[in-house]
Amino acid sequence: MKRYVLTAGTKYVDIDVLACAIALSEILALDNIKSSIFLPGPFNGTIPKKYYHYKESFIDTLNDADRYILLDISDPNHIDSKISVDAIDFVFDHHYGYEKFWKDRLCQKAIIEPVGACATLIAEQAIDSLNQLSKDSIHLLLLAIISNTLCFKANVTSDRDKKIFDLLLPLSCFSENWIESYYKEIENGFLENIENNIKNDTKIINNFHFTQIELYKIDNFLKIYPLSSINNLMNNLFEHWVLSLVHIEKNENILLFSSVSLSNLFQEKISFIKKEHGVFKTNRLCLRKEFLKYL
Ligand SMILES: [Mn+2]
Repeated sequence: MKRYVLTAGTKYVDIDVLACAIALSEILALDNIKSSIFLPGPFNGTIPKKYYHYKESFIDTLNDADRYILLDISDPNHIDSKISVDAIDFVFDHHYGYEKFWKDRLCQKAIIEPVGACATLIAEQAIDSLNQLSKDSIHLLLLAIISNTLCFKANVTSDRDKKIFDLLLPLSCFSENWIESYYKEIENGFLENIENNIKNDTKIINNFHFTQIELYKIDNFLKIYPLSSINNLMNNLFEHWVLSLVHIEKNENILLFSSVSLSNLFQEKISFIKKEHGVFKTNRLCLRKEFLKYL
């Protein structure tokens, strides 16, 4: 029997991917459409531990007759090699670069749009029935929107993210400080196994590794890892690297580089990077995928 398999990139699963997969499987079920979730990558540090049990419900084998829905990814090179492009029926994504590739193949079944979170595109599919989603789905969608838009401070934020957020929040059971609590939990988890977490959330761009660490408040992190020690840690992991510490509360990024040629490259291409007391900073929050647009 034909089934839909919800899947994403193979490298890792972040909060946006998990939110999209859990919520979309529920949305499809509302229409009596069966689906399974295939997410072979490890969960990265953006997912709170209480959602780890969802892994147990994921499938790990694929059938020849499976049809696929891509979530939070549209680069065909990052899909599991067992999945053929011809078996993909829908794409939901908010990354740049492969819009035309998919629109040519799938027309309106390729929903690739510049919103802050892919979770927003999924929630829009059920905009009149959001109240029928489980509390976990509601919470995951909210966390994904907050995480992907850096609390609506990132440039990628759109009014569509805010609209969905405003519809979802009253349906949640979150307590008052949920955003700060989320980031605190993420930070603690990140620090527990920092080397692995960095490896799981690093993208290879051209000839360097690009790591992003998101922190609501930065003080605790810098107490444990002063910039000099984080420099050593990165040098042990990668040869050529860029580290972006996203400091949400202060609305800036701190950037560290493995070499002068990389810091020069960033400074040449990105006008809002300034050097302050020997430290490279941005004067507004910037996500990794935004930096890439400038390079
Ligand atoms: Mn995303």
